[in-house]
Amino acid sequence: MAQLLAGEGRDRAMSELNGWSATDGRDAIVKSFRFNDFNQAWGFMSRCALMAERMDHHPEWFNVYNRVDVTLSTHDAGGLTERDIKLAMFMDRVAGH
Ligand code: HBI
Repeated sequence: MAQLLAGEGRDRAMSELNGWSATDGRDAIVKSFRFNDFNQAWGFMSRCALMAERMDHHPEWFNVYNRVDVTLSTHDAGGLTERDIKLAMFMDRVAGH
């Protein structure tokens, strides 16, 4: 099972991300993505969904029009792991952030 990120390793991993923050009350990271319109938001979600399937690692997300709110956490491990960081980096890249 993936190792929970803690201490320096966690700080280092977080420093590689853009605009993600830790959530209150649970070990997860969140980011709100904004796009020009629904078409772009859905394109982003489609690309992330395909990667999520390949990784067997899935986001929690909420979409309204051009906004996609994402929460990442590794359910099997009960918190943040390298798998969340990898998916977050992919999402940043796909969104051009
Ligand atoms: N997605 N975010 C997240 N966390 C998990 O632990 C996880 C997942 N997708 C699939 C998955 N685990 C599988 O390994 C099974 O637990 C279904």
